Formats: sequence, C-alpha cells, structure tokens
Amino acid sequence: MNTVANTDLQALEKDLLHRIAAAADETALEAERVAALGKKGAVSELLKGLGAMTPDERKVMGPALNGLKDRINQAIAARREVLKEAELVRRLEEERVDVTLPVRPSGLETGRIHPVSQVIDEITAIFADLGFAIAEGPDIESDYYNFTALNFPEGHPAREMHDTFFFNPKEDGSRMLLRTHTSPVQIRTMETETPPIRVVIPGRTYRFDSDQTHTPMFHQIEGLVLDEESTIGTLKWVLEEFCKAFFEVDRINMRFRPSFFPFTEPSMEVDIQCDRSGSEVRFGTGDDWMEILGCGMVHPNVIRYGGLDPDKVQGFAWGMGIDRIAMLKYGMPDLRAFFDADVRWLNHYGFRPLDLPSLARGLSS
Ligand code: 2U9
Repeated sequence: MNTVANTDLQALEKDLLHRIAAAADETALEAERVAALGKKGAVSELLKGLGAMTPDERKVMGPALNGLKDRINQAIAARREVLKEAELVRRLEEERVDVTLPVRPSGLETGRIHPVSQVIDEITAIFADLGFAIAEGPDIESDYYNFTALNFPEGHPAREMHDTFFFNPKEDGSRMLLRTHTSPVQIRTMETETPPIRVVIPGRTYRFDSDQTHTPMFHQIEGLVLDEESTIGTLKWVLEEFCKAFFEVDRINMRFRPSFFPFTEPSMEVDIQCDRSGSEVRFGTGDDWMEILGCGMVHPNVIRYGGLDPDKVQGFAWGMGIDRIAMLKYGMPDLRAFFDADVRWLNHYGFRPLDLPSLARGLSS
C-alpha cells in the first residue's frame, strides 16, 4: 500500500501549520519551509512517492498532496507577511527620531580652515583665473636644485649652515637639505614642461631662524612665466592684477625698487601703498608703503640650468611669504601663534570649511 492515510495527512498538515504559525522570525520560518517543502522535506518526500503509485491511487493522492503543498505554501507566505510587518513596526519603534531635538553640529560646522591654507587657496584661485597651473615638489631637496641650478655661487651666504637645515652627509659626501625656498620646483617644472610655462608654487620652506617674525618652517608662494615674449611690463600687469584681487580693492599703487637675487636679473622688491593711520591697514589709499614680494626677469643662467635656451625663451618670476601676507590681510599680530595648534586661536582666526575662496563669490567673504 503506497497511499497515505487521510488521517495521517491531516495530522501532518496540522503539525506543519502549527509550526509555521509558531515561527518567531524569518529565519525560523525559512527552516520550517525547508523542513516541509525543501528537497528532503516531509511534503516533498510524500510527493516523490506518487511515481510508484497505481493510476487510481495517484488520482486520489495527487490532488491531496498538491493541495497540502499549496496550503503549506500559502501559510508560509501569510506568516512571512505577518513577520515582515511586525519587524517594520519594531524598527519604526526602535529607530524613532525626535525631530524636536537640536541638530548636533558636524565637523563641517565646528572645524576651521587655517589662515595659511585659506590664503594659499585665495592666491591660487586668483592665479588659476589668470591661466596659471599649480605645481608642487619635495620638501627634501638636493644642493643642486636648491642652490646651484638657481645660480647661487659656491660660498654664497645663503648656502651656509646658519641658514639651511642640512641632513647628515651621504657616503659620497653630498648632503640633502630642507628646501629654503620653493624655487627648486620651478627648475623641476622647466625640466619637465615645454614653454609657454605659467605656474604658481605654494609650499613649506625651512630656514634656521626663529624670533617674533620668523619661524623655522614657513610658507612661500612663487610664480614663473616663461615664453617668447613676456617682459617686465607683463610682470607688472600680472602683479597688479594679483594685488587688486587679493586685497579686494579696485585700484592699487605699487612701487618697484631695485634689488638683488641670484636667480633674477634685473631683480626688484615690490611695495604697495597703504594707510596705517587707523586701527587696521587699508590698501589702495594712504601715504605709507608696505613691502609684499620680490620679483624679476629670470636669469639666463637659470634658464640654461632648467634645460632651456635663454636666446629663445624669457620670462619672469616672483616670490612671496604666505604667513606674512596672511598676517597683513587678516590682522594677526604674532607669527608664532600660527603653529601653536591652539584651538581657540583657530576658532577666532580660522575660516569656515565650506566658504571656499573664489573670484566669483568673493575671496574672503
Ligand atoms: C626660478 C627663477 C626665478 C623667485 C623669486 C623672489 C624674487 C623673492 C622672497 C620673497 C619673500 C621669498 O618668502 S620670501 O623670503 N622671494 O623675493 N623669489 S624672484 O624667482 C625665481 C625662482 C625660480 C627658476
């Protein structure tokens, strides 16, 4: 006899339905589904027996077993819905948000951008608008890139130990150093790019110096233009555009004084007219002058060291101390506080992270 007694089927169905109704979560319910309808499940095993039955037996048992299978499937689906609903209610209860609570400030609200980073962003935004690219290079440099290629003669005072941080000599006697200016990056740019070159280079620089207005690590930004036709006239125009944009004034008076740098010839120092009579310095007006940068036409020797021909390309460069210009623009009295990592100072002088400087929206507003 291959058939299953009707009472056995009823008992099995009752048992399965009871277990399904008792399944406490979706994992338990899935276990019940496998136990009933999985490959080796109770109902599946019975269905497998159909093949061995006589046609008459199959006529009776087929609909009975398939009906059982359908009812079990329906019971599982119904239970799954109930469990899902209960889980949703539980999560809604557990993850309830009290929208009346005050918003907890995020890092974007409380963090502050250091004035040095802000001024670098402002200056690079201005020069990017004038068509300049930004270049960077290593802080640890060779004597060649920091001095020789920049036309510093052997024995020049800037090469001395009391100005430059040298590393211990290597086996061949040469010594690496912490760059004393960002100018080595300009040589590296000349080696890798072909003119026309228009770059600005912001970065950390190091000199053996420490007092109220000097720190051993400070920041510089330099610019370089090399092409076939740039002149002192172009240099003056670029610097005037920069100063007007940076100090956020429509008109500015500049004074170019002769100076000396090994890497430029002629060399000049630039002052801007200002008014120091009030509590803060005002630019574009007044009868005082303030030095802000150095500049000049790139020395032919330096062009040659950069791998270019001074009879074919010419141009100009300038350099500026970022920390000093930041003190000037934002009225911070002591340079040393820049690097004290005092959060009260940063809260006072820092800038909000999302107020990115741009020429369209205003640099510092
Ligand atoms: C190359 C050619 C020319 C960069 C220049 C200055 C003038 C300058 C100082 C200002 C204040 C640095 O922070 S500071 O002490 N810099 O006055 N820098 S021209 O001239 C270059 C650089 C690289 C290949």
